[in-house]
Amino acid sequence: MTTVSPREPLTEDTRAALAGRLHDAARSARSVPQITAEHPSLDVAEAYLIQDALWQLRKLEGFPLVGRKMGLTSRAKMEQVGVHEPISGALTRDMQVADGGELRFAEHCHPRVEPEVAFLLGKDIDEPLGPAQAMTAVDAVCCALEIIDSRYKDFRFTLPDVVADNASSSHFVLGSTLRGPRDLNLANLGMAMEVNGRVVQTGSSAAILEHPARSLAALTVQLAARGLSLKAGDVVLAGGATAAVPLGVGDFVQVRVDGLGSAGFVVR
Ligand code: OOG
Ligand code: MG
Repeated sequence: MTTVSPREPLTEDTRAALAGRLHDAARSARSVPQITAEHPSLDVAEAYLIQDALWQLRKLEGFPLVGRKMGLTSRAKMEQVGVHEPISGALTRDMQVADGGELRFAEHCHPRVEPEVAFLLGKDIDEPLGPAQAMTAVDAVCCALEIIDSRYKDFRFTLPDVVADNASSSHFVLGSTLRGPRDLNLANLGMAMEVNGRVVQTGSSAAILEHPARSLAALTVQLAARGLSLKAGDVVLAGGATAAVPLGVGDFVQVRVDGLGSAGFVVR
């Protein structure tokens, strides 16, 4: 008779070692095998604990948390990576690139870029909220580009893998046009992303869970379930509206969003 052994949770030491491995992979720009290859029973809750340990390592380096990102909030993104559930990640200060700034290709494994919208919070949120309620904490909205860079080989992962890897987050650029959340209708803003002057993706904010406010609301639910909260001043990226595009040295990337101006960066 075969017995099924009970699932062994990872110890805190193992989680810390895995966070260290992902941290080193990001800092050395060398991809690593998926965690689930070694720990097939890794679950999403444990993966978020690894993610928490990962941003604590960045904090120890002197880079505090500046916000959160939502990921896999559009059909195009889910299909691209084969993971079909919205996830969240942490944003630390070292991840922000100034509008018009530079990204160093050599510091990445296989970077990709995607068009997003971002919220800047004026109030703390420490409870699960619906979209309309969550929007009352938003001070401003802007366009954004997110540079993602999975630390896993070939940009391939399962849901727990990508959660542990801080939802593939690498860098982000915020547009300098800030609009009040009630100054424009966020439900259907046209978005275009250009690389070297050529449009490579077009989409709409409607692709982000049908309305980006729903992404913010989903984040409040996920964080509250983990005993975490959002703070006044935090940046929240709502998630890519289109599939992400691979970057190369010399690329000049720009996003334009209806009513929100543009944001861009150069890859060196
Ligand atoms: C996961 C991160 C997804 C988004 O906006 O959907 C994400 C990935 O695609 O590697 O940032
Ligand atoms: Mg993203």
